[in-house]
Amino acid sequence: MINYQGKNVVIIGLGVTGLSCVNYFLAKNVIPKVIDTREKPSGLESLDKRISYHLGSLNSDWILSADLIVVSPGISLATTELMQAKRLGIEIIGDIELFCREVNQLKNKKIAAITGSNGKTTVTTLVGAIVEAAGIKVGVGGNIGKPALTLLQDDCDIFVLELSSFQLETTYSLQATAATILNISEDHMDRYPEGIMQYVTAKQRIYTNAKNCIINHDDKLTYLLESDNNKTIEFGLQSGLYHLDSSYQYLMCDEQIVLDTKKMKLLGVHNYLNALATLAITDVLGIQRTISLDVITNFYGLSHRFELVFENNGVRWINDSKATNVGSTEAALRSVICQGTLYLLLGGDGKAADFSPLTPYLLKQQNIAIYCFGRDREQLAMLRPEVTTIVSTMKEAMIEISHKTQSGDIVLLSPACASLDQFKNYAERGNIFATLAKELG
Ligand code: N04
Repeated sequence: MINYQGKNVVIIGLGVTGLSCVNYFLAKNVIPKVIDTREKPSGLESLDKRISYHLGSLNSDWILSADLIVVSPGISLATTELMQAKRLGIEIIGDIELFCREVNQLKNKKIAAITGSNGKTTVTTLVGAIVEAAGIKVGVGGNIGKPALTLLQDDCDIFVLELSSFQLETTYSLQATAATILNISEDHMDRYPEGIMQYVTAKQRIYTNAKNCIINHDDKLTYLLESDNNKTIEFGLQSGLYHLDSSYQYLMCDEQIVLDTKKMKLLGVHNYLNALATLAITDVLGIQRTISLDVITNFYGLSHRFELVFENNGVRWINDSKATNVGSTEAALRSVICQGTLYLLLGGDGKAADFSPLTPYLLKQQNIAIYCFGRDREQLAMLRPEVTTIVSTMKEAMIEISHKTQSGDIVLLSPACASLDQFKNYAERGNIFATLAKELG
């Protein structure tokens, strides 16, 4: 369906993304209904007065009588009501699908689509900044920043989208110029009861109808299920068109040195890989190399992403609140260099993850003190119990730690969990960490 006139449209899930869908339909003179399972969803205050809404549960009558359901990434497609709707043949899509259908009707538009368990916001931000630096009108959004539909308001030539697995599940019409799965490690297992392959299958949808697929040579889960060498571009540690030299000091392309990583502000091999993926994408988009390399060199990184937020008396407080899964905390532990004691804050909602891949990193650090807080603290504490303290909150942990720190120590919040059990989101968790660090440190 592409002409929505006269159709019974139901939007499930409000928030900024739900609102962007509402406003999209209103602009087409279609008045949708809105459902949100939360009692007080964000965005309600901005909802157009003409809209009927139902809060606190899914409204089966509305769902089963709809012609089209636009579902938020926050709602599982495995919900009984949505399964029923699907069986009745009711079309179920997401906001990214609405966006793609619009873009496909315009001429000369390009989409760079980026997913992965780790690094997608860094790569999306870098690609967006590079396209902008090249003087091309660019819209950056999706799973970060602006909802995709709001990017249509400016006449952009290139769209750079970060896409989550949940967004990809409800997307059918994406035709990316460049599509990448940066890497895959376990995440969101609470939403993928069939296991990691269900999560991989959702992410793999990003490659459907893509012109160029940018894959990670070292991560087979990022490979195209049906390999098409004509449209595959590889990046990787040692292999792939885009790779690192044997000492991990240079970004290489086609056996030529393109950048000395010592010039980069971003640290860690995972970030060199993010830079390679970025370069692969901006090369496909036809951006001049010098512009790409200049932006990559001068990028200082994102807030809440391994961010040094306070340093006093030789103690460094690092906010890596964006580490909401195990793979992300692994990357932090692999790149952290600590002379003194590493105080590691782990905790929150593990989303049914297996935390055991962290154990080798926790054993490798000779001087480590682990503090576990939040919903999954007991389970996290089992990783290395002899050096672990269990507390209720992050604040409690930070107060205890602040009495013990000495010059050379690092306090690292890289919790390997979602924050939603105790915070609004990872950003709030990171901001509270930074504020407390400055107070206590
Ligand atoms: O910030 C953190 O700490 C972690 C965030 C994670 O671990 O990645 N987020 C999610 O798992 C997540 C977030 C999964 C899917 C979607 C989102 C985006 C947007 C709109 C509505 C949204 C959630 C909703 C929720 S809608 C409804 N009922 C952590 C809901 C809805 O509960 O967030 O009807």
